Amino acid sequence: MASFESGAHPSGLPAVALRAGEGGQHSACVLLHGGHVVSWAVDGVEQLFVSAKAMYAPPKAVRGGIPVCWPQFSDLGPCATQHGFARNLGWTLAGGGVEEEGAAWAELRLVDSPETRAAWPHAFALTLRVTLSADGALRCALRALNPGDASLTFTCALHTYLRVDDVRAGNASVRGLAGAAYLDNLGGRERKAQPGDRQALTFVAETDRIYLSVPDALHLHCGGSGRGVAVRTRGLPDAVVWTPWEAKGLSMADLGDEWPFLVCVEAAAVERPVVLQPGEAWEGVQTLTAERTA
Ligand code: TA6
Repeated sequence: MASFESGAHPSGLPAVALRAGEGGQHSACVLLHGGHVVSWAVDGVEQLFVSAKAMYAPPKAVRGGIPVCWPQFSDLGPCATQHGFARNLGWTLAGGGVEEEGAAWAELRLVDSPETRAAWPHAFALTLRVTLSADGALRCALRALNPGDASLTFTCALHTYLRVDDVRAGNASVRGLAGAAYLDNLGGRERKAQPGDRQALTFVAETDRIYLSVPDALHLHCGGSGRGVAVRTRGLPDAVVWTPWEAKGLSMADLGDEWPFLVCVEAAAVERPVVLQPGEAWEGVQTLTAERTA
Protein backbone atom coordinates (compact mmCIF):
# COMPACT_ATOMS: atom_id res chain seq x y z
CA MET A 1 0.00 0.00 0.00
CA ALA A 2 1.75 3.14 -1.21
CA SER A 3 0.65 6.66 -0.40
CA PHE A 4 1.67 10.26 -0.88
CA GLU A 5 0.28 12.87 1.48
CA SER A 6 0.96 16.57 1.68
CA GLY A 7 0.56 18.08 5.12
CA ALA A 8 2.54 19.26 8.12
CA HIS A 9 5.51 17.83 10.00
CA PRO A 10 5.05 17.65 13.83
CA SER A 11 7.13 20.86 13.93
CA GLY A 12 4.36 22.56 11.96
CA LEU A 13 6.53 22.97 8.86
CA PRO A 14 4.89 21.94 5.56
CA ALA A 15 5.94 18.43 4.60
CA VAL A 16 5.19 15.45 2.43
CA ALA A 17 4.66 11.98 3.89
CA LEU A 18 5.37 8.90 1.78
CA ARG A 19 4.43 5.32 2.61
CA ALA A 20 5.21 2.10 0.72
CA GLY A 21 5.29 -1.65 1.21
CA GLU A 22 2.37 -4.08 1.37
CA GLY A 23 1.21 -2.81 4.73
CA GLY A 24 2.66 0.69 4.35
CA GLN A 25 5.43 -0.38 6.72
CA HIS A 26 8.04 1.84 5.07
CA SER A 27 7.84 5.61 5.39
CA ALA A 28 9.63 8.85 4.58
CA CYS A 29 9.02 12.51 5.31
CA VAL A 30 10.31 15.48 3.32
CA LEU A 31 10.10 19.09 4.49
CA LEU A 32 9.44 21.77 1.88
CA HIS A 33 11.96 23.80 3.89
CA GLY A 34 15.26 22.97 2.25
CA GLY A 35 13.81 20.06 0.26
CA HIS A 36 14.97 18.21 3.34
CA VAL A 37 14.31 14.52 3.94
CA VAL A 38 13.90 14.27 7.72
CA SER A 39 12.79 10.67 8.11
CA TRP A 40 13.27 7.34 6.36
CA ALA A 41 11.98 4.30 8.22
CA VAL A 42 12.13 0.73 6.90
CA ASP A 43 9.75 -1.73 8.55
CA GLY A 44 9.19 1.04 11.08
CA VAL A 45 12.92 1.33 11.97
CA GLU A 46 14.30 4.85 11.48
CA GLN A 47 17.50 4.79 9.40
CA LEU A 48 18.37 8.50 9.42
CA PHE A 49 19.75 10.51 12.32
CA VAL A 50 17.86 13.68 13.23
CA SER A 51 18.94 15.50 16.35
CA ALA A 52 16.37 15.88 19.12
CA LYS A 53 17.85 19.38 19.44
CA ALA A 54 17.29 20.17 15.77
CA MET A 55 15.78 23.61 15.17
CA TYR A 56 12.79 23.63 12.83
CA ALA A 57 13.13 27.38 12.29
CA PRO A 58 13.83 28.51 8.72
CA PRO A 59 16.24 29.56 7.37
CA LYS A 60 18.27 27.30 9.68
CA ALA A 61 18.71 23.81 8.28
CA VAL A 62 17.48 20.89 10.38
CA ARG A 63 20.39 19.01 11.99
CA GLY A 64 20.13 15.58 10.47
CA GLY A 65 18.23 13.82 7.73
CA ILE A 66 19.46 14.61 4.21
CA PRO A 67 20.30 18.32 3.79
CA VAL A 68 20.79 19.36 0.16
CA CYS A 69 24.14 21.12 -0.15
CA TRP A 70 23.84 23.21 -3.36
CA PRO A 71 25.18 25.17 -5.26
CA GLN A 72 28.25 24.36 -3.22
CA PHE A 73 29.58 21.85 -0.75
CA SER A 74 31.19 23.41 2.33
CA ASP A 75 33.11 26.55 1.24
CA LEU A 76 33.94 25.11 -2.16
CA GLY A 77 32.14 27.77 -4.17
CA PRO A 78 31.30 31.49 -4.27
CA CYS A 79 28.47 31.47 -1.72
CA ALA A 80 29.15 33.10 1.61
CA THR A 81 27.08 30.46 3.42
CA GLN A 82 28.52 27.05 4.21
CA HIS A 83 26.98 24.39 1.94
CA GLY A 84 25.22 26.95 -0.28
CA PHE A 85 21.63 28.15 0.14
CA ALA A 86 19.35 25.31 -1.06
CA ARG A 87 18.96 23.78 2.42
CA ASN A 88 17.98 27.17 3.89
CA LEU A 89 15.18 28.13 1.50
CA GLY A 90 11.54 27.18 0.99
CA TRP A 91 10.99 24.78 -1.89
CA THR A 92 7.68 24.21 -3.63
CA LEU A 93 5.87 20.90 -4.09
CA ALA A 94 5.93 20.19 -7.82
CA GLY A 95 4.16 16.85 -7.66
CA GLY A 96 3.73 13.52 -5.93
CA GLY A 97 1.89 10.22 -6.09
CA VAL A 98 2.24 6.47 -6.28
CA GLU A 99 3.69 4.24 -9.01
CA GLU A 100 2.42 0.90 -10.28
CA GLU A 101 5.29 -1.00 -8.65
CA GLY A 102 4.07 0.19 -5.24
CA ALA A 103 6.46 3.11 -4.84
CA ALA A 104 5.47 6.55 -3.53
CA TRP A 105 7.19 9.71 -4.75
CA ALA A 106 7.32 13.46 -4.29
CA GLU A 107 9.06 16.11 -6.34
CA LEU A 108 10.17 19.41 -4.82
CA ARG A 109 11.48 22.39 -6.73
CA LEU A 110 13.64 25.45 -6.10
CA VAL A 111 14.22 28.16 -8.68
CA ASP A 112 16.29 31.32 -8.62
CA SER A 113 14.98 34.41 -6.88
CA PRO A 114 16.32 37.88 -6.08
CA GLU A 115 17.63 36.33 -2.82
CA THR A 116 19.49 33.52 -4.55
CA ARG A 117 20.76 35.77 -7.33
CA ALA A 118 22.23 38.08 -4.70
CA ALA A 119 24.21 35.09 -3.39
CA TRP A 120 24.83 33.42 -6.75
CA PRO A 121 24.11 35.42 -9.92
CA HIS A 122 22.56 32.62 -11.95
CA ALA A 123 19.15 31.46 -13.13
CA PHE A 124 18.56 27.83 -12.21
CA ALA A 125 15.87 25.23 -11.68
CA LEU A 126 16.64 22.59 -9.05
CA THR A 127 14.38 19.61 -8.40
CA LEU A 128 14.62 16.81 -5.86
CA ARG A 129 12.58 13.69 -6.60
CA VAL A 130 12.27 11.42 -3.56
CA THR A 131 11.00 7.90 -4.21
CA LEU A 132 10.22 5.33 -1.51
CA SER A 133 10.07 1.87 -3.07
CA ALA A 134 7.92 -1.10 -2.08
CA ASP A 135 11.06 -2.75 -0.67
CA GLY A 136 11.82 0.32 1.45
CA ALA A 137 14.71 1.74 -0.61
CA LEU A 138 14.89 5.54 -0.67
CA ARG A 139 15.98 7.18 -3.92
CA CYS A 140 16.90 10.87 -3.99
CA ALA A 141 17.42 12.31 -7.48
CA LEU A 142 18.74 15.87 -7.54
CA ARG A 143 18.43 17.56 -10.94
CA ALA A 144 19.81 20.96 -11.90
CA LEU A 145 18.84 22.82 -15.08
CA ASN A 146 20.58 25.89 -16.47
CA PRO A 147 17.81 27.98 -18.11
CA GLY A 148 20.12 30.97 -18.37
CA ASP A 149 22.33 32.25 -21.17
CA ALA A 150 25.65 31.78 -19.34
CA SER A 151 27.32 28.65 -18.03
CA LEU A 152 26.98 27.80 -14.37
CA THR A 153 29.30 25.79 -12.15
CA PHE A 154 28.49 24.10 -8.84
CA THR A 155 29.64 21.53 -6.32
CA CYS A 156 27.07 19.67 -4.23
CA ALA A 157 26.33 16.91 -1.76
CA LEU A 158 23.38 15.01 -0.32
CA HIS A 159 24.55 15.44 3.28
CA THR A 160 23.05 12.19 4.57
CA TYR A 161 23.05 11.65 8.35
CA LEU A 162 22.80 7.92 9.01
CA ARG A 163 21.87 6.61 12.44
CA VAL A 164 24.48 4.30 14.03
CA ASP A 165 24.35 2.39 17.32
CA ASP A 166 27.22 4.28 19.03
CA VAL A 167 30.48 5.28 17.37
CA ARG A 168 32.19 4.99 20.79
CA ALA A 169 31.85 1.20 20.54
CA GLY A 170 34.28 1.28 17.61
CA ASN A 171 32.18 -1.08 15.49
CA ALA A 172 30.57 1.36 13.08
CA SER A 173 32.36 1.25 9.72
CA VAL A 174 32.15 2.19 6.06
CA ARG A 175 33.18 -0.38 3.45
CA GLY A 176 34.11 0.41 -0.14
CA LEU A 177 36.69 3.14 0.39
CA ALA A 178 39.82 0.94 0.40
CA GLY A 179 42.61 2.65 -1.54
CA ALA A 180 40.59 5.79 -2.25
CA ALA A 181 42.21 9.22 -2.16
CA TYR A 182 40.68 11.75 0.20
CA LEU A 183 41.02 15.34 1.29
CA ASP A 184 41.34 15.56 5.06
CA ASN A 185 39.17 18.43 6.26
CA LEU A 186 40.88 18.13 9.65
CA GLY A 187 44.32 18.48 8.10
CA GLY A 188 44.10 21.49 5.80
CA ARG A 189 42.43 19.38 3.13
CA GLU A 190 45.74 17.59 2.54
CA ARG A 191 45.33 14.83 -0.03
CA LYS A 192 45.82 11.43 1.61
CA ALA A 193 45.09 7.79 0.74
CA GLN A 194 42.82 5.35 2.54
CA PRO A 195 44.85 2.19 3.18
CA GLY A 196 44.11 -0.38 0.52
CA ASP A 197 44.67 -3.33 2.84
CA ARG A 198 41.92 -2.65 5.35
CA GLN A 199 38.48 -3.08 3.93
CA ALA A 200 36.59 -0.77 6.26
CA LEU A 201 36.94 2.78 7.56
CA THR A 202 36.29 2.72 11.30
CA PHE A 203 35.93 5.64 13.73
CA VAL A 204 37.94 6.49 16.82
CA ALA A 205 37.84 10.32 16.67
CA GLU A 206 36.34 13.20 14.69
CA THR A 207 36.48 12.20 11.06
CA ASP A 208 35.83 14.66 8.23
CA ARG A 209 37.05 13.49 4.83
CA ILE A 210 36.15 14.14 1.19
CA TYR A 211 36.79 10.83 -0.58
CA LEU A 212 37.38 11.26 -4.30
CA SER A 213 36.07 9.14 -7.18
CA VAL A 214 34.76 6.36 -4.96
CA PRO A 215 32.87 3.22 -6.04
CA ASP A 216 29.18 3.75 -6.77
CA ALA A 217 28.26 1.48 -3.86
CA LEU A 218 29.36 2.04 -0.25
CA HIS A 219 28.13 0.18 2.80
CA LEU A 220 27.72 1.53 6.33
CA HIS A 221 27.74 -1.00 9.18
CA CYS A 222 25.87 0.66 12.05
CA GLY A 223 27.29 -1.44 14.90
CA GLY A 224 26.31 -4.38 17.07
CA SER A 225 22.64 -4.18 16.09
CA GLY A 226 23.61 -5.58 12.71
CA ARG A 227 21.84 -2.74 10.95
CA GLY A 228 23.48 -1.42 7.82
CA VAL A 229 22.79 0.90 4.91
CA ALA A 230 23.94 0.57 1.31
CA VAL A 231 24.57 3.88 -0.47
CA ARG A 232 24.43 3.57 -4.25
CA THR A 233 25.05 6.60 -6.44
CA ARG A 234 25.01 7.86 -10.02
CA GLY A 235 26.44 11.23 -11.04
CA LEU A 236 27.86 11.83 -7.54
CA PRO A 237 31.44 10.50 -7.80
CA ASP A 238 32.75 11.62 -4.43
CA ALA A 239 31.74 10.79 -0.86
CA VAL A 240 32.13 12.88 2.28
CA VAL A 241 32.38 10.92 5.51
CA TRP A 242 31.88 12.85 8.76
CA THR A 243 31.32 12.07 12.36
CA PRO A 244 31.91 14.99 14.76
CA TRP A 245 33.01 13.12 17.91
CA GLU A 246 32.71 14.62 21.38
CA ALA A 247 34.33 18.08 21.34
CA LYS A 248 32.75 19.24 18.08
CA GLY A 249 29.45 17.52 18.82
CA LEU A 250 29.06 19.12 22.25
CA SER A 251 29.94 22.51 20.72
CA MET A 252 26.95 22.28 18.35
CA ALA A 253 23.79 23.60 20.06
CA ASP A 254 21.58 21.52 17.74
CA LEU A 255 23.50 18.30 18.36
CA GLY A 256 25.13 18.12 21.81
CA ASP A 257 25.31 14.74 23.53
CA GLU A 258 23.78 12.90 20.58
CA TRP A 259 27.08 13.05 18.70
CA PRO A 260 27.79 9.29 19.14
CA PHE A 261 24.77 8.27 17.10
CA LEU A 262 25.54 9.63 13.63
CA VAL A 263 27.84 8.96 10.72
CA CYS A 264 27.36 11.08 7.61
CA VAL A 265 27.99 9.36 4.27
CA GLU A 266 27.40 12.13 1.76
CA ALA A 267 27.15 11.41 -1.96
CA ALA A 268 28.84 14.41 -3.53
CA ALA A 269 30.31 16.09 -6.60
CA VAL A 270 33.25 18.06 -5.24
CA GLU A 271 36.59 17.32 -6.93
CA ARG A 272 35.26 18.06 -10.39
CA PRO A 273 32.59 20.80 -10.19
CA VAL A 274 29.59 20.34 -12.46
CA VAL A 275 29.53 22.82 -15.36
CA LEU A 276 26.25 23.36 -17.20
CA GLN A 277 26.15 25.27 -20.44
CA PRO A 278 22.93 27.19 -21.23
CA GLY A 279 20.05 24.75 -21.57
CA GLU A 280 21.98 21.81 -20.10
CA ALA A 281 20.80 19.70 -17.16
CA TRP A 282 22.60 17.44 -14.66
CA GLU A 283 21.29 14.72 -12.37
CA GLY A 284 22.85 13.13 -9.31
CA VAL A 285 21.14 10.15 -7.71
CA GLN A 286 21.58 8.46 -4.33
CA THR A 287 19.71 5.26 -3.44
CA LEU A 288 19.73 4.12 0.18
CA THR A 289 18.87 0.54 1.08
CA ALA A 290 18.58 -0.84 4.61
CA GLU A 291 20.68 -3.99 5.10
CA ARG A 292 21.45 -6.59 7.75
CA THR A 293 25.24 -6.72 8.12
CA ALA A 294 27.46 -9.18 9.99
O1 TA6 B 1 30.14 17.37 5.56
C1 TA6 B 1 30.97 17.57 6.67
C2 TA6 B 1 30.91 19.03 7.07
O2 TA6 B 1 31.42 19.85 6.05
C3 TA6 B 1 31.66 19.18 8.39
O3 TA6 B 1 32.87 19.87 8.20
C4 TA6 B 1 30.67 19.92 9.29
O4 TA6 B 1 30.82 21.31 9.13
C5 TA6 B 1 29.35 19.41 8.72
O5 TA6 B 1 29.54 19.43 7.31
C6 TA6 B 1 28.12 20.15 9.17
O6 TA6 B 1 28.05 21.41 8.56
P1 TA6 B 1 26.84 22.41 9.01
O7 TA6 B 1 27.03 23.64 8.19
O8 TA6 B 1 25.56 21.69 8.72
O9 TA6 B 1 27.03 22.60 10.50
